[in-house]
Amino acid sequence: PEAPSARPGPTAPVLPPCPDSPPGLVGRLLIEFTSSMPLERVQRENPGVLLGGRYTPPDCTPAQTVAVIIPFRHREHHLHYWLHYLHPILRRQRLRYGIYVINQHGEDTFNRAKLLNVGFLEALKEDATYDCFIFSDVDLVPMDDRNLYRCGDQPRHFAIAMDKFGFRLPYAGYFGGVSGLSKAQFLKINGFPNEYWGWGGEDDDIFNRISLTGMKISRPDIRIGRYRMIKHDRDKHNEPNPQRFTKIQNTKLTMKRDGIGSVRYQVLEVSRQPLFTNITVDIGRPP
Ligand code: BGN
Repeated sequence: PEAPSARPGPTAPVLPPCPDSPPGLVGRLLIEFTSSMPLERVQRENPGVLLGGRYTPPDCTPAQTVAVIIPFRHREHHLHYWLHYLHPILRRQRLRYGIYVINQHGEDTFNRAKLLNVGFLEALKEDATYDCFIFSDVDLVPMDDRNLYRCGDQPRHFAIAMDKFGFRLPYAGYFGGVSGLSKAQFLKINGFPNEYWGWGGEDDDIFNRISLTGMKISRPDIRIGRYRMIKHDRDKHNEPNPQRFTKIQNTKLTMKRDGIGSVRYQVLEVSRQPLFTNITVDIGRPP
């Protein structure tokens, strides 16, 4: 006679570790931004996602806990597409994750890197077990689910082949769009700069920080790191920053005093939505 099968006991069963290559990935994906994307639909299609945009695989224990940080202002439509495409991808990748939208309050000049610093600290306040941080622009959707949103032994650049750059890296030191650092890697570079107001340069400063601390950027295969960017007009209050050319020359001097150790801000609201956590923050304005 067969041994009696295990019955669900009073304690939850210990799940096996999630496999290194998740089964059930589909590879290349069709990504388009034509039909409208109501949040109710995205919610209906992602019933496994918990309040605040949290998810844990039902069948295995992931090695990492991933916080996805999205700097944001006035891009609701983009966010809906992003959530529609990314939740199923991250689920297939068997990630334990949470989604944090960091919304810059007011209409002063946008500051992407400072918002990312805020996201790092606020995600850790919600859950101290986050050990991997993926920093993603709201308008970038991966075209291949083999581009795994997790951290490794070096900082990772994910968005290496964007449609707007002809599916190529625009220059060797490009680190923009979507990137990932472990908690230790992020702290090693003193986080990101807080003093880049407006468009451009902050990603190059982050690249410099990584190089200056002796780390090397890791990237996926060019055929896998493909992205669609949602087309949009230039944002208001995010004009190209004229100081960026000189600022990126001085990372070595500025990174010690400007970073995660010096970020000042005020959280105005934390709201747990069904598909993401929305954190509205006052980050001040350029001096
Ligand atoms: C670079 C920008 C990056 C931007 C890429 C891609 C600067 C610094 C002065 C050279 N860097 O030129 O921030 O991500 O283009 O658009 O402007």
